[in-house]
Amino acid sequence: MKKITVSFALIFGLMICSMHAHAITLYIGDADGFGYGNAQGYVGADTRPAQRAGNPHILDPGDALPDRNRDGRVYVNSGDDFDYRDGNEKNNIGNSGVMWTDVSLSRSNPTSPGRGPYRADQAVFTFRFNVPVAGDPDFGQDHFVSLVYADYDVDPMYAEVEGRRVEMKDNQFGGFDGFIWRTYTVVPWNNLKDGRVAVNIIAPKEPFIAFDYVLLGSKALSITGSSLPWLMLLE
Ligand SMILES: [Ca+2]
Ligand SMILES: [Ca+2]
Ligand SMILES: [Ca+2]
Ligand SMILES: [Ca+2]
Repeated sequence: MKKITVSFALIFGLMICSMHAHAITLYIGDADGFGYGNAQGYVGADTRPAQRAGNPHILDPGDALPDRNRDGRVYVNSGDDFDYRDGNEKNNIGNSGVMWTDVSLSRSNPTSPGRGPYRADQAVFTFRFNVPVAGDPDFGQDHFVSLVYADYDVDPMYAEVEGRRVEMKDNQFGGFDGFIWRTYTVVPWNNLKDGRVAVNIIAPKEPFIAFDYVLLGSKALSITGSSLPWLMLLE
């Protein structure tokens, strides 16, 4: 009986610790390759396998968004639309903007959120969280927002994080149509104190874009994969 009492005390102690060890790591959407997973059997607009870099289990930075109908381009009205959102994502559960992930944002996609010809231009992601307090590991620390996207090729497009402009690399940088990459920026501690971080997408002329997820954490999303050394140098 004494043993059990000790165990309860231990568990209670751990619970207190985890409650105090508050750190911000939040995803809007999920890291699942835009819903394609590893995209086995799919090719990019350059006819090479869509899966070519980074984590081999998902489409991630350095990979290609699939040219589904193999017409040599990834574009609006080019047979490349997809919608891999689950019910929660479609219904924007949590009101975070998750409905803008894992779906092609284009007018040729009947299930794309948004209105008009440039759907991505209306995308907004909002993180809401409990602000770390003194003693928490993240207290007083600057954080980072990272955004994984695909097929930016019609200027201008950028993200506004807490009102500040964040540039994004386009398909030309990657060297192929449907290029998947990520952008990131620091979010100063002062901007975290209200428990809210907003990310607005500005893309007034972009007819076809996709987002995998947005991450708020204490580190920026790093680029991995031995096939990308030249891109990593250019960054
Ligand atoms: Ca990959
Ligand atoms: Ca196509
Ligand atoms: Ca595009
Ligand atoms: Ca996703």
